[in-house]
Amino acid sequence: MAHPLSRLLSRRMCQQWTPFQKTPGSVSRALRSPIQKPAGRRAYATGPNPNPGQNPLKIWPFIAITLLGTGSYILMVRSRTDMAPPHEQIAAPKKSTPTFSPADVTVLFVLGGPGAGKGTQCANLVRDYHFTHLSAGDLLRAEQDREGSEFGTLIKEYIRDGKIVPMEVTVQLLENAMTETLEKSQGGKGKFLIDGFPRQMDQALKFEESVCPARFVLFFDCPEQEMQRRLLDRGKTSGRSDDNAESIKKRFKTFVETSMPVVDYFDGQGRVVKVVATKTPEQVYQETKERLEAKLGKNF
Ligand code: UP5
Ligand code: MG
Repeated sequence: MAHPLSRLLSRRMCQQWTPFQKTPGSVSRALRSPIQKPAGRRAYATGPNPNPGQNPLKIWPFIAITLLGTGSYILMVRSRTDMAPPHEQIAAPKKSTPTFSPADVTVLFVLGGPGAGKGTQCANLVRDYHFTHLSAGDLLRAEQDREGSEFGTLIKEYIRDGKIVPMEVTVQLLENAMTETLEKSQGGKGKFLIDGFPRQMDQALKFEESVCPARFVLFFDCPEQEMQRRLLDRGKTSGRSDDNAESIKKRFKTFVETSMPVVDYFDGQGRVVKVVATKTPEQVYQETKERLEAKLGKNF
């Protein structure tokens, strides 16, 4: 039976893998049966006895012990994988090279705390600079609401609790969306703002290794108090399950403990463009444009 993740593996994506991807995808079910059958029949199983002086019956205890041992090992491995939490059973396709080359595709990660203004500023950049905006949160919410999604309940719980959805799901959704966009552009070069991702180190490493290395991180820096004010205000009308005081508190905790290390990691590589996000949206946008121009040139 196909693994649930295969539903996220769009038909187009499978076709599109060929240019950059070297190894066909494998999913967790495949990982569940790594045990190889014992090598072909042993020489002593058939044919003339090479040591006619020895009694062939003497090897039977040895064979019985080997079979018992192998059987126990298989049972142990199976029980371990069955006990693994769902996200550990969802393994993303293993790839040796990224799907997209940075020569063809520009990726900017857009990070900042909850309510820092990532979505607001991305919309401005899309309008003026023809980026494609992919919000990881929006993609997850759409997948959550998609009829028949195997991950709907899981995503719902993670978002409500401000936790980070297992990366395999998010990386796959992003890759599918990028593929779709590039196919529509018919050979055009892609420019993507990946908003609200990566929020955990393993996501960052996985995306850069298997999807596309990013140019840099655009980081909106905003104090918690201001972000809280904005989110509570938005919560009056947004309908978002995580725009309430309890969820916001959890989102802040996850941001500080798990997502800031990602910003620090890229900063350590000189790959962060920081914008102070406390002023009005227009002022923040002005500073964003200036910073991006300084980094990418006038007509980025
Ligand atoms: N606003 C914006 N700028 C303003 C300004 N300068 N002055 C005054 N007001 C300003 O803005 C938020 C509100 O503030 C709006 O009302 C806006 O008008 C106003 P917005 O632009 O929406 O901010 P943004 O940073 O995008 O806030 P958002 O709530 O979207 O951030 P989150 O990062 O929390 O949300 P996201 O959708 O990315 O993720 C939600 C959840 O999805 C996560 O908590 C997590 O559970 C899950 N998730 C994953 O598990 N993995 C992922 O990779 C991504 C998400
Ligand atoms: Mg947003």
